[in-house]
Amino acid sequence: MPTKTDLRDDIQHHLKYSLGKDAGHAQITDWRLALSYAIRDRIVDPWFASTRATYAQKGKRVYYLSMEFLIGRLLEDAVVNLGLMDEAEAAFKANDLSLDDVLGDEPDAALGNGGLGRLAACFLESLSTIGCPAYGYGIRYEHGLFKQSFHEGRQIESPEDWLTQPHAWEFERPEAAFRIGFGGSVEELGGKTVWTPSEAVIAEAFDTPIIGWEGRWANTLRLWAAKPEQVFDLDRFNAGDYYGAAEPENLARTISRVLYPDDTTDEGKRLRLKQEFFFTAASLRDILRRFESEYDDLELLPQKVAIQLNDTHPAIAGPELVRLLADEKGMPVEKAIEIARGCLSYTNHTLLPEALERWSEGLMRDLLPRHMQLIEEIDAAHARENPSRGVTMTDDGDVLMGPLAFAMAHKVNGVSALHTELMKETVFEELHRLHPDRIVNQTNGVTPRRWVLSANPRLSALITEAIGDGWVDDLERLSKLEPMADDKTFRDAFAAAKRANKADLANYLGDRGTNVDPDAMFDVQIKRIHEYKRQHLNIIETIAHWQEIKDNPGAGWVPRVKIFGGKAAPGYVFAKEIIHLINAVAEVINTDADTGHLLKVAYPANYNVTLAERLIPAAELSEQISTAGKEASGTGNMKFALNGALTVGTLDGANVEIRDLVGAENFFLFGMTADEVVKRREVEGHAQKAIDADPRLKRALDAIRSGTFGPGFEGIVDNVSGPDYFLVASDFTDFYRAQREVEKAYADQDAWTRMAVLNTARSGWFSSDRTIRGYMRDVWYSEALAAE
Ligand code: F58
Repeated sequence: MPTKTDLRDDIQHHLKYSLGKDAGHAQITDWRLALSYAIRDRIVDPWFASTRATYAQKGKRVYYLSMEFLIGRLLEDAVVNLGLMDEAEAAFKANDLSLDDVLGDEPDAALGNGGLGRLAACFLESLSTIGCPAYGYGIRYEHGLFKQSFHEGRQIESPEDWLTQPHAWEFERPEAAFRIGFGGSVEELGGKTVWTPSEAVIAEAFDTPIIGWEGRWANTLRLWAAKPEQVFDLDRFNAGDYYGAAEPENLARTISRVLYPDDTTDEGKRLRLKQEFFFTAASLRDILRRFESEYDDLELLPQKVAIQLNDTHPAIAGPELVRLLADEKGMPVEKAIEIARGCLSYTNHTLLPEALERWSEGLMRDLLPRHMQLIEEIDAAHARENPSRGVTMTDDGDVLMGPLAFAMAHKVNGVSALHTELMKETVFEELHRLHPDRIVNQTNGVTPRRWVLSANPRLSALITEAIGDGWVDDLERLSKLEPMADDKTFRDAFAAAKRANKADLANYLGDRGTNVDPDAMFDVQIKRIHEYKRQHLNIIETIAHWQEIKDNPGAGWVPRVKIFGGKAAPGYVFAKEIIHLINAVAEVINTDADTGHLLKVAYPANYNVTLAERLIPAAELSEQISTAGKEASGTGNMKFALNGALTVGTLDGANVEIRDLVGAENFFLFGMTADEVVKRREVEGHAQKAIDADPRLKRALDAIRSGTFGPGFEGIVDNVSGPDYFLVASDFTDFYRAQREVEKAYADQDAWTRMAVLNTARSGWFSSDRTIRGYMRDVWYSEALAAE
């Protein structure tokens, strides 16, 4: 390990020689970049050693193909994993700077929308911690997820610009570039099928090393940037057409310009399909090139290469791998399908029908003519192998990416136990019957290095003091804390850590205009805004509660701060109305002198990974209130439980497993089950019936309709009292009851802390290390290695 002086010297060295600044004139960003380069230098050797070990031991490599990697900040992760926090702190203290300020200067890499992208980032870190040889493959978006601000309570989107400053972590690889074609025609030439694209772009690689815990192993995140084949049209420029001259470059760069901000609904854009093919095709070429540098028998591919498709976004990998093996390497198509299937596996993250990708056959044929032919061949081969089948890869003029991914994968997994069972019963019912061994479950997890150790240093110190530091890469050791739930001194220390985190958050919220009492209960719902996640159930319950408090302010209420965070897809009108309503309710409630000391609503703008790292350690109540059957897993729910928040939630996604592990008595359950939800929808007028039966709900909805929070919210009331597909009205009464149970429990602070300790102690299973080991065992058949 480098010594203190080493790191300090290296920071000074980079400040001077990499950034050209002297200490007297350096800005915080200069210091941050200097530290980043000094840390990056320390990652390169273990990174090379990991690559050497993989070649030397002929290890199987895992390739994680994902349109999204929501990595957030990288510097702190790297400093923590290299065990250099103290040295870095000392180095900056010597220059009168705080390490926190330096770390806080880094922009978030927001290359993802939500849970799916964040899961990919946790997986990268766990793959390195475990020493599983792996690459993440994705797109180097110039602009990640949009920035959110509020104007008069409404969401405003502006472009995100993480790359305006130098990005210290990546290495550009101009030599690792592939030509990716689109369109054109397919011909039979001399017994060979030849696709001649009509346009093409260059995919150029940028590599970011991802270091695991204690620097034992490092893998690579390889992101592709689109570049034009021809940088500049000189003829057009010389003819005075300056804009036209730059057109080829603009067209090509559009592909990696911006992350699609759609959450669960896909608008079916041509550019999106181009992005999907662009990064999938470049990744597969790279994978084959690496394989062929070591082996000359393509039949070995499934033994040496595992390719995980993160949802169907890279599902074109099936036909593309078949094309590479058949058309370019001369393998018979049926054999190519078998080899490709041996390598590929697919993770499903949603059952929502509108989120299951489909592309029109016309678009597919136009953009990827050879792939459309191969999809038909894959479909025909599947029909031959399964003569009784009804399911097809195409339907009503569309290619169905779910069935295609399923047919081309040797394993298909869901992300929680309930979700996996529902996959078998619903979207993949027939495919599951035909291939009963293909679907497996791999319940999601989160990396404890980021979500406990760095995000919550106070709790981490307490845990380490109590049970040693082995929990950081063996999270199930948290169970050793269980007996300490009965130790008053430990409970007090646990409560003090939470209280200090709450005070930090109260300052943060106060600086942004919402003053909150750090002794009130901190109740948090953070996630994408979506009807199925039911932020509107939460805010309607808040209104009902406020009305009750106003009726009788002296009734001994438990003070609460309701905290919301999350973005809505720019085109999702209803979700944006929910945001507007939450802000409008906040405005009224927060200025109400009768209730101000008892209830506040805070909605800090621009929820992202960094804000999550601030909110989760300070949370006491975790809102996981989706309509049962709709949330595939959730991962925020795991982060909260690990950080000692209690959950109020439905039996949905991984909530089911959380409740099983932490104990029903330490979890506030409410609402219908997935089966009951389906039945309830069949009851005519279910929403109105629920409203008629609950005067509190009626009163809250009436207040919204009559303009208590301003005009323009009739749409939400009409929806909740009319179609109410997500059953807000029908689950309201039980939610209200559960919230009063929460308050009753919170009133006994010591008993609450005991439950909180048990949540932490019993959530160790939710480490993404456990999830990755499950994939290695059941899906990838791969092994961990030690660096040389
Ligand atoms: C999420 N999906 C699930 N999709 O909703 C969540 O339950 C689960 O825990 C998580 O995946 C990880 O398995 C999700 O985040 C997206 O963001 C897609 C982005 C691209 C467009 C469609 C939605």
